[in-house]
Amino acid sequence: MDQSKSNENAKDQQLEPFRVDNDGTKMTTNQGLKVSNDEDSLKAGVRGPTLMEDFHFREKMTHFDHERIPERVVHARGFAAFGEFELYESMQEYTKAKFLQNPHKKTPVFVRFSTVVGSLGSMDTARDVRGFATKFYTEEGNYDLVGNNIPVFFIQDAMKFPDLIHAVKPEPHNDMPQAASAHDTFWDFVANNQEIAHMVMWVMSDRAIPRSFRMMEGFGVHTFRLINDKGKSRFVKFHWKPVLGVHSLVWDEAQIIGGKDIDFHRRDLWEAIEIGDYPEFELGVQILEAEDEFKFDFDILDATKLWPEELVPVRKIGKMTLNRNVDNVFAETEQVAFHPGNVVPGIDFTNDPLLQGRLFSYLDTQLLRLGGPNFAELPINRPVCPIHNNQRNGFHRQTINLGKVSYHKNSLANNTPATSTAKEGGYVHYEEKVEGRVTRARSKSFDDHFSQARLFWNSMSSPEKRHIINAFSFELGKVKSQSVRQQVVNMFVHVDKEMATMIADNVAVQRPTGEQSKVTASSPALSQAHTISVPQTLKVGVLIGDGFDANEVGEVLKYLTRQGVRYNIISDRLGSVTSSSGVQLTATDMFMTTDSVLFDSLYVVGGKATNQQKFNANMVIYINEAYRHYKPIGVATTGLAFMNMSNAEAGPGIVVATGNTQFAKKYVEAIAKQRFWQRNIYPV
Ligand code: HDE
Repeated sequence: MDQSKSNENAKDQQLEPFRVDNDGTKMTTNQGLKVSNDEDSLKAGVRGPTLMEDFHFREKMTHFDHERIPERVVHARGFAAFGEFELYESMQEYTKAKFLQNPHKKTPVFVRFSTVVGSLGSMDTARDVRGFATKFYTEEGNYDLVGNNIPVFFIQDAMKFPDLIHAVKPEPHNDMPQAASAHDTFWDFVANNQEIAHMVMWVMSDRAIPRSFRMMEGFGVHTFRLINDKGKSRFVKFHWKPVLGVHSLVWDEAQIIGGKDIDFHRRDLWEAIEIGDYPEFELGVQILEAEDEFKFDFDILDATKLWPEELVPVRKIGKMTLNRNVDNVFAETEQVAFHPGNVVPGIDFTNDPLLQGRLFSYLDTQLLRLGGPNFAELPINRPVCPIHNNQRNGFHRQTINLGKVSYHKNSLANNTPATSTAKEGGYVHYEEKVEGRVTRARSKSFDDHFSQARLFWNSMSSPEKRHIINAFSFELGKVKSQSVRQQVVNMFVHVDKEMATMIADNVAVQRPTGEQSKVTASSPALSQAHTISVPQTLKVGVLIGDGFDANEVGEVLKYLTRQGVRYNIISDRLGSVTSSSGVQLTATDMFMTTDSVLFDSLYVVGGKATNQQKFNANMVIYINEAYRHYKPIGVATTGLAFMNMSNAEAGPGIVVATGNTQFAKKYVEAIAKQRFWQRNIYPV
């Protein structure tokens, strides 16, 4: 497919003149000089020293020496895609933002997903928060919704961000562990900064190991403001809801994937877009009237708190579809510069002290990372509307400003570029009344750290609770300091006594004596047990050898495709596998190059192979792994023998074809469910 044609929009058109295709061209230097030899440096004699005058060598090598830029201090590892946001209904009553006025209006977007802690080359499946940053290229300038896949944050005040990140990054004396919070300094920070309690519950939950970027929620986290054309302000929280539902990996699987395919999430996103399974997210808003600011038992300016959806419903106002992969990861994904301060008229900030600090940090970090003040001119960062101001010069300036006036106010250019009134689209900050004494203090209304942590715990299903206890036990199990382990257990007793006691027993510290929070409420929306479950885009590994039943297998594969399920054919070698009647399928993977953890389900067909013993052993390894990761397994008639060799027991999620006229349908239903926790493979 010609991608540039598939997404004709203002941003795409703007990018087009910057694209360069070297295919079929002659090589030149950066000065445009045709190159005659690109393999040998210029020497005094074939065995002699390289000459200073070799401008081609110098240019090529110098450019190479300078290819790297600093990675992001957080969210270094990420992957991005282009798409469009389409509005469902006018939001005119609430905001004057132009991209939120007309139903069906489409706005080009660029979205970068990321992990937080790991370096640029770290694994995708680390236990971590995921960044979910969206740049809307609106007619009024860029609007950036720089969110995460978890609705709350670790800390309440931006002042503490450097401490949090120092604690969670690899420890400075030995630079270990990479992309992991399971170490002493992080948990020491946790125990000594208890505002983190709610966020840690989320990070220990399945939310921190998503199955796919396509299957996680996004949250703006902070409370923002929507301002309408009458100047009325309301509070808002932003949500992205994945059309495919919210799904996760299991921890053991996530760790194996980290080795088998470090690029698991970026590959998943890339491949889905390449084959037309475009990821979709609905934009939701929770809107709160200004007069309801103090209606809750938490402070809406506190980023460690969410607004339970049961109290403030999420209204879905539009849908984002990601439909084009980037052309060049460095030029686009790496150089994109997000900033929560990039807003448009109709969207404004609140006094959330975490947000206020972010409004400084992002611009500051881009100056270093992108090497100067002109990064907004990089193609990926350019707004699609005209830019006019008196900012000039600096490293890598590309705009050629005409005329001699570069100051405001002036008469020589009729006082242009001119400012705009609010009516003309000028950004006017909301005139919030602010009163107070200068102080370095935290509001008392930010003091309750455990009620929502407990609300989250109360909302979990029993498998989810089990996973949380296992995650705490894993992480604290890696903490060397017994004192830190004890402090953490003593802290989390305030969330749930039974949970903390079980963790204490696992990590060899005293059972905690404190009391748990009295909160009994729960919020069903927080549990993944209630999410959407559909088979579309899930991936099946078809384990197959020669001699399969072409009729039976062919029908099943056709049905999978009709239901939007994707499959890969896996055998002991690449190339053809032949059925008993001579029909051929092509194996695109072999046991050696892929792994059970890379699929949502296995379809066990089996068959014959030159080295039958080895084939059987591989089949068993794959089946056992899928089984212990609670995955659905479809068993063809010829596959039963292989199931019998494995540890898998008949039961939930094992769908057998023999004597089952409904096999394909039942199997797809099982695929949609993704996990069969009833197997209870890891007793707590
Ligand atoms: Fe960020 N954050 N952050 N953050 N953040 C950055 O900006 C920062 C916070 C988020 O894909 C940095 O360009 C501070 C919350 C995402 O390019 C930096 C504080 C949320 C991304 C920075 C926070 C986020 C970043 C690093 C506390 C969710 C990746 C590189 C006051 C609502 C964007 C960069 C991308 C990146 C600072 C807290 C989301 C250093 C100081 C809360 C998704 O500026």
